Amino acid sequence: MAGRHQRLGFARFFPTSAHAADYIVYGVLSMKQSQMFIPTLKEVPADAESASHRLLLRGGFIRQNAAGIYSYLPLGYKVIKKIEAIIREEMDRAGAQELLMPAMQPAELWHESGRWDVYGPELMRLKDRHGRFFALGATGEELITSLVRDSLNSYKKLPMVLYQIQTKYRDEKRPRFGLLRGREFIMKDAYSFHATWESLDEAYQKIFHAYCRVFDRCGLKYRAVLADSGAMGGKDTHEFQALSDIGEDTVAYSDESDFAANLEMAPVVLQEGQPAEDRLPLEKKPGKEEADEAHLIKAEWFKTRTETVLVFLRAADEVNDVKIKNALATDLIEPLSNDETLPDPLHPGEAVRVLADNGLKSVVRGVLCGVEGRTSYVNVDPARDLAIEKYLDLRFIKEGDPSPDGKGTIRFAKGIEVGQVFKLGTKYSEAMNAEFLDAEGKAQPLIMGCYGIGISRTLSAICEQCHDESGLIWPKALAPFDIHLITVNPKNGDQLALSESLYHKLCAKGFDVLWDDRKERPGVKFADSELIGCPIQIIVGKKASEQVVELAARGTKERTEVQTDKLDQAVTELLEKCY
Ligand code: 9G3
Repeated sequence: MAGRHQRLGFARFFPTSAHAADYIVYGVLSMKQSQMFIPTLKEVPADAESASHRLLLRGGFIRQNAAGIYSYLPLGYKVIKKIEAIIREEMDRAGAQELLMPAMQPAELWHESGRWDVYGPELMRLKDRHGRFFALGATGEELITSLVRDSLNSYKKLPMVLYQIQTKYRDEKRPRFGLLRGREFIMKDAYSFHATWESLDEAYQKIFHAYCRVFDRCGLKYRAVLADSGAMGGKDTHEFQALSDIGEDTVAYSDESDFAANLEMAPVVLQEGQPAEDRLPLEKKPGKEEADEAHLIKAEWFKTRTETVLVFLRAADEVNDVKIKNALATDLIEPLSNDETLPDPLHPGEAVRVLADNGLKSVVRGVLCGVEGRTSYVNVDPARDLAIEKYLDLRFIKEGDPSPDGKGTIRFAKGIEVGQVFKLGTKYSEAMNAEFLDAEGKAQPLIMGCYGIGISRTLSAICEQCHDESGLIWPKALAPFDIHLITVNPKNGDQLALSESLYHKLCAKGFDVLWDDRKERPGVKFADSELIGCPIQIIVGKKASEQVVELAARGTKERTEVQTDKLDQAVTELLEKCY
C-alpha cells in the first residue's frame, strides 16, 4: 500500500475509496520536508534587529511584504493557529461568544464615538467607489457597540461577552522588530456588556484569569501589571507584559510579592522622611547654590490645554507626566522650558496651578536654584514658602524604592505588552447611545469592558524568550511539529526504510511529525532543524541497520541512542520533560 504521504502528495478525492480513511486515521498534520514550503535562510537578514525577527525570518516562519506587513508561511501559521486554539478554549471556557466583524469599518461609527478626528495617520482610512469613508479596523469598540446597540435591549441578556480573532491595522510611524510592532497584526479582541459595575468586575476577573491560563499554556514568562487607562477612559486596567530586554515598556515589580505596575502607573508610597531639621528664615542668594541631594528642590513647568502648572519635587526625582495628567484629569500636558520668561517659582502668580510631590513633605531647609544666573533660595520650607495647592504622588518610582504593597523592594524589567484588559465603563455606550432597559424598564447606558491579546505579538514574544544562538526552541504547546524526524542519508536504503516506518508509526500514535527526507548534506539538515526548533529530533543515521536511532531534545540538546521498538515510549517520556 503506497505510503500515506504519497497519497497526500498527490491528494485527490477518493469519495468512496478506503484511502480517505487513512487521512482520518492520522488526523494530524504531518509532512515531508521535501514537499513543504520552509525557505530557511543561512545569512542573518541585515535589517532584523531583534532575535525573534531574525529567527522567524531565518527559520522560514515569516516573510516581509512591506514595512510592518508580513506573510505567515506554513510553519509560522501553524504556530499562530496553535496560539489561537488556546485562546479560543480559554475564552469559550470564560463564557465568551466568538464572532467576526469586518475590518472595513464605516467612518460614521468613528464620528459617533468622536475618535475619527482624535486619531491621526495611525488610523488607516480608505474610500469606497461611492466616495464613502471607512476606517481599517485598529480596534473594535465602535463596531461592537453599534452591533449590540442595534440588537440588544433587555438586561435579561446581560452580562454578555463577545470576541473575535481578526486582523488589525495601525499605521505605525516606525514599525520595528518584525511582528512585534507591525502595521497589520492579528488580535483577539473581546468586549463585555453589563447592567452593573459589579457584573463588569466579575467579567474582568474571569477574563483576567483566562489570560493568565492562555499565557501559562503558551509557556510565556509574563507579569500582569497595573497600567494607566489613558485615552481609553474607564478606571482599572492591567497589561500583560512578556518579560524581554527588547520590550519597550518598563515594569516596576516587587522582588518579594506579585506587585507589578507599568512604570508610568507605579504608585510611590511615602517613605518615612528623615527627621525634620528646625526651620530657618528663607534667604535669597545670587547665582546658583550647591546643596546635597536631600535638600535640593527643583521646579518644573508644564501647560495643559487650559492651565499653566508648576510642579516642585526633589531634584533627584523625575516628574511623571502621566501622574500629573491623572491628577489634573487632563489628556494633554506639555513641558515648558524653564527659562527667564517664566515667573519666579516662589511668586508664580494666581493663574498657575502649584503642585508638589510627596517627597517634599520631609524637606524644611530646601535649596531651590533659580533659573540660570537668577537668584537661588535657601532654607526653603515648602509648606511655608511655596504656594503649594496640594501634595501628590507625582514622581516616577525608582529601583530600590519600597514596594507600594509594603512587601519587598522595587526592581525594573523591560516588557512586551502582549495583552490588556480594560474597564471601559460607559464611554462608548454613552457616546453611541447603546442602552438597555433595566428591571424597571428604564433605559440605561451599557457598562462595558474590553480585552485584547496581540496574537502575532505573543508569537514574537515567545521567540524572544525561547531561543538560543542556533535557533528557536518552541514550547511544546506551540511547536509547529512535535517531532523533527531527520534521515541523515536518504540515499541509504536502511535509513530510508527505517525512517518511512517510523514516520508512519509516530503519525499513527498521533504525533505531529516533520520528516526531513531531503537530499541535503547532514550539516544543512541539522542547522535547519535547530532553526525550526521542534522540541524533539529523531535522527536516523548509521545504526539504522541495527534498528537504533538517536533521540534529541532541542532545548537541552541531550542526545540518547534508542532501540526503535522502545521509541514511542522514549519520545513520550522526553516530550513530557520538554518545556
Ligand atoms: C486607533 C488606533 C490605535 C489604537 C486605538 C485606536 C490603541 C485604540 C487602545 C485599544 C483598547 C482595546 C480592544 C482590545 C483591547 C485593547 N491603539 N487603542 O483604541 F484608532 Cl489607530 O485598542 N481595544
